[in-house]
Amino acid sequence: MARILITSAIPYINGIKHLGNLVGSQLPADLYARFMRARNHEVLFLCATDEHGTPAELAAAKAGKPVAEYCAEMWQVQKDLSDGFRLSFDKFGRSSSPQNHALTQHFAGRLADNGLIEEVTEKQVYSNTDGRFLPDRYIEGTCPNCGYERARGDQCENCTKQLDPTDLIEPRSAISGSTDLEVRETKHLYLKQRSLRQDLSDWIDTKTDWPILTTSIAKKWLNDGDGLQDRGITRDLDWGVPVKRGDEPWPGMEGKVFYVWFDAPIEYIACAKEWTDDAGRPDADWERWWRTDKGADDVRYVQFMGKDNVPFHTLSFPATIIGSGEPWKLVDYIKSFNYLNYDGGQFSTSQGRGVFMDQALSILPADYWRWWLLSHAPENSDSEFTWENFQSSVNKDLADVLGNFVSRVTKFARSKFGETVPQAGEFGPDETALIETLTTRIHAYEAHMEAMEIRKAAGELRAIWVAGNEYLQSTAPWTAFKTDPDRAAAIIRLSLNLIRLYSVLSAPFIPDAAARMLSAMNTLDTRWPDDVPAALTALPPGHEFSVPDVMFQKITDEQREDWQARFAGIRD
Ligand code: B3M
Ligand code: ZN
Repeated sequence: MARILITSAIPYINGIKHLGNLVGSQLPADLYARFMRARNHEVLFLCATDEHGTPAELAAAKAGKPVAEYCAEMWQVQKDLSDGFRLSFDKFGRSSSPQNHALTQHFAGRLADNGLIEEVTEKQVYSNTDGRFLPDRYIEGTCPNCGYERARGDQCENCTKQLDPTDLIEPRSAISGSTDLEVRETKHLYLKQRSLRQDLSDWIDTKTDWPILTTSIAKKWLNDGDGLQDRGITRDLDWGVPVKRGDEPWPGMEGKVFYVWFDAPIEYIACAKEWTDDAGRPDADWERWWRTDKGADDVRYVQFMGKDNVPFHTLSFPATIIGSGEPWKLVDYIKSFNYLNYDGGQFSTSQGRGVFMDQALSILPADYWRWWLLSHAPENSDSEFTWENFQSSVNKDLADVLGNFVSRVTKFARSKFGETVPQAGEFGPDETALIETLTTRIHAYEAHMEAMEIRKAAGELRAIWVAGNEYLQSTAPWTAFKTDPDRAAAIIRLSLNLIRLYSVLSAPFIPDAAARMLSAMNTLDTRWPDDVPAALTALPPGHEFSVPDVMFQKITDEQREDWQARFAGIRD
């Protein structure tokens, strides 16, 4: 049994996330966490809301609420939606928690003690119209690297380059649109990332198994001349973690807060403390996941995120950890994703384009979305959501293949043998062949899941469902029953057991449907099929079962057209 720490990028608090956000971090992380738990590993799966910085302030201002109140409300909204999508976090924390405040200040103190913080008097953009500095997302303009016109002051969404507000060409205020801007002096703390360049480079060189998407982005910013710059880690904002040096005040930095990208990844750690504090458990219980001097050296730590988050996780956060000189756990594997597009364009939170998590759950159960999103995860390139593709995947894979198998088997069984697993009949060559196919495919499925090859895993799972249908088609128990009822009984005994096996294998992808299958099979036995012949006798003759309601409703053309029209526009 291994110990696996899993974190998903923590979503910004500024509103409900769209399906592109979901498939780029939280959902695949959940798939992996569920699979690893099913294999009996000890898993700690953490996520939280990212509550600081300009995204939070801007959204609260738009909603006309004090930022603390806005964040508390939106945390609950996001928590309810993540429950709705069955995201199985052990803790869904908040980056504004006291635990994160303390830990962020602690890291800053350690970095300062180690000579890695510099106080810099720098020039920042000040808006005369707005009467304030415009850090990060308070300012927009053209990216100097790629020419994208809606780049923000902290990062270009288009080319992932990390930016400073003064880098932008033709800058404008994101609050008022004003271009009446000037540059004023202000003092900030800088993390001397450049002096950690060699350590980071050596560390990344050891990660030979990382996906190309992850290492190529990391190396690009590490090696591209001006790639790894010293970064300002404080801001002239009201909302955030107050700048302190550990527990001590930081002279000259009064009224300033840490930069959101400094404290957000530290929340991965603080979240574990929120988790044990909630339960009144001792610090040792979370430290065994995070401190290599306290048991975390045998933890495997895996992070999930979209490609725009990669530079912060391969360079900035490791710089904080390494620079602290303390034995914190560094990430072992980063699974990153490309973008999911929406019906011929991009999903966009700022423009309200696409399907958002609340809207998705209002029209269909979570499993339908989970299946489509995961089986079309944007792993090797960007992928696209279209309503046609969604309809056809759901109808074919879920309704025609899996749902139909469950329905045919249980209904036929009930009508011919009653609601118990039939006893008669022996297994023959058809069963041997099926077991052989299943064994091979289940091994492939396990290997893809372990490697986080999500589309391949989905493809294998689908093939496992198809194998059951083909078995049923070729053995045709409804025909066999007329001449040899014992033979039909044997086929049905195996098929009912196959429903339990499908439930176990499918649960990471479609947990609700899996639970319904298990409950129809009247069992709590979720043992993984390490031994397929044994797994196919888990439900013994005489075991009672019931016929479940329709597993998956097909999406009609009318529904598809209706939704397509409804979600074509821009959400307000
Ligand atoms: N909140 C960006 C995002 O949601 C950011 C991730 C933080 S991970 C520490 O894409
Ligand atoms: Zn750019």
